[in-house]
Amino acid sequence: MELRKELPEIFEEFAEARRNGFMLAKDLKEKNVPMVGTFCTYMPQELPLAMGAAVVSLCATSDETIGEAEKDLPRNLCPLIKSSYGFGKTDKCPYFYFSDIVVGETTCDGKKKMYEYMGEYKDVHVMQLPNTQIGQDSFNLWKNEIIKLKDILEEKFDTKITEDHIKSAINLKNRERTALKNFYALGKLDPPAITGGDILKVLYGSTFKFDREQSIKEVEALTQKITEEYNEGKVLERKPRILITGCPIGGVTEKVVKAIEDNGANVVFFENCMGAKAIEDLVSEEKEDVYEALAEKYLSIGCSCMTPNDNRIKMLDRAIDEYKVDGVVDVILQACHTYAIETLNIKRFVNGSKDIPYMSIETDYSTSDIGQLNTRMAAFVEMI
Ligand code: BJ8
Repeated sequence: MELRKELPEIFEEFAEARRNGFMLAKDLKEKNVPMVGTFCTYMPQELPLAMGAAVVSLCATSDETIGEAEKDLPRNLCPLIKSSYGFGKTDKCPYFYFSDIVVGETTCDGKKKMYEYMGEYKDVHVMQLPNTQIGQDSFNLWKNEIIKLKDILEEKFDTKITEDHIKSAINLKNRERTALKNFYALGKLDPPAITGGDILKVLYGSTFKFDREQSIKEVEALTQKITEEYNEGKVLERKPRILITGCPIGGVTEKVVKAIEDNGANVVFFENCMGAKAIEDLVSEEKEDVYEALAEKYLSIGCSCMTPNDNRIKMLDRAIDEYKVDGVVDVILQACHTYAIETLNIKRFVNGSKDIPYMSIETDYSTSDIGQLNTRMAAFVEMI
């Protein structure tokens, strides 16, 4: 067995995918391919894909435009919301600029109120997401909202989205999810095959690949290559195994992953929206009613905007066992009330039912807390 020193260059390619995608997005626009921007995992991507549109995640991950956003929005607001609004307002995000329509949802209060202002400079459609996953009324509401989104896309782009098109898009997204699931399942290996930082690069980068068939092939090839090398004995050093949960991370908030891994642990699983929350469950391809199949998958996403949010606990329960997790880090973006309030529930579950250490950290899009993050992570890893 030899300790792995070099990682495949393709990780860097995935890390650069967001930037490399700018030119691709421009090319698509020149070819008149519609572009649909999204801010949330609840958005059923299958619908825009079914009409041949490109779908792009617009959640901003740096503090570059927060100052501009704070001219319109309160300072004491989640950085994800302020930064996303700021990139839209200043036209500094090419993906936002090229998006013909932005689809939002009534998730947290901050986001849904921000969309009212965003609608002043962009075509924004907000889907009415129920606050609970319980009961037929919630299900019907979400199913109807999905059908309404289809109608809105058809009208805006003067096209017809057939059920056969949606079925093909469901199949494509399921294959994409399966490829990514198989990739992040490498995190189950003990000792690990790759770092959490590299898992995140692939998960984040894959959201900016517009040729989805090609992206599936790349992820499958990467998984195969790492598995083969692992079987030949190339492994990473065994360290305490960490699961990350909470608010979405990526971009500047990768500082949390770095702080964990620089201080003696490996991140083996990402439960949050850049990871399993968005990917783990497939859409049923058996159901005749495609809208029902979509509603079932998307409404079951375990976000803290739901009350109660049992599906987050169910996912954590499974992942902690399957990934042999030694400790859980809950990442809360500043002023995110729903995730902040839910920390108590997650702590009780992790410390109580699973009997492993838990830590919640609150952070923002600045780099000023890196020293503090390092100190806290070093102490956390030491107590595992
Ligand atoms: S499904 S996690 S992407 S809502 S961090 S903006 S909740 S104040 S991002 Fe999210 Fe959809 Fe849920 Fe996922 Fe509000 Fe909290 Fe900010 Fe958040």
